[in-house]
Amino acid sequence: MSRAVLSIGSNVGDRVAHLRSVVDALGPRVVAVSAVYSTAPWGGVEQQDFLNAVIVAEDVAFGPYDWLRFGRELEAAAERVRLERWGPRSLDVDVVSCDTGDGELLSEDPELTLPHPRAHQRAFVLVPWLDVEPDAILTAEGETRRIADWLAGLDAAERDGVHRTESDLTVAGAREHE
Ligand code: PH2
Ligand code: MG
Ligand code: MG
Repeated sequence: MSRAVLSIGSNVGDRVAHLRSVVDALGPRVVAVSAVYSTAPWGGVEQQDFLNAVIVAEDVAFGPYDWLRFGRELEAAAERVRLERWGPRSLDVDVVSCDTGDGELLSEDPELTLPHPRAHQRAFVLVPWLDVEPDAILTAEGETRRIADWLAGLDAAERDGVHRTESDLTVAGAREHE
């Protein structure tokens, strides 16, 4: 059993559709989906703004590497374009944190480092994550803090680059039951 916090992002093509493809593929595994945020590019590469969101998902049969594989399959299905590190991409699915029942899993495997080693520096992860898990904690640089505290420690400019949009990743599914 595991519960994962997934950060999803897109800045190429139909960005909302790319993000929605993750929610659709997760289906009943979805526990919560944040709002969609328009975010200034992080990492120094000049490029289009991203749309980002955070999803909490749970599966009794999944371990951490299953979330990684699942994310990669969805990136491939979105015909992921990735020209350079921290550069433009059609879909990025990152496992930010994973809990297999004993709290936050810590792993230094370079294939899947947990928690995500840069999540605490990224308002585009922390702001949507706060939507869905306001009390979440995150370990980084040897310290375990509430995500609200990591966010408060970032430069105001970093936080100011993150804007909530009207897009709703769950709307397509909800409409089917109207
Ligand atoms: N992803 C990156 C690099 N920079 N910036 C924002 N705002 N959002 C992202 O998802 C993002 C980024 C590479 O994974
Ligand atoms: Mg990423
Ligand atoms: Mg990635």
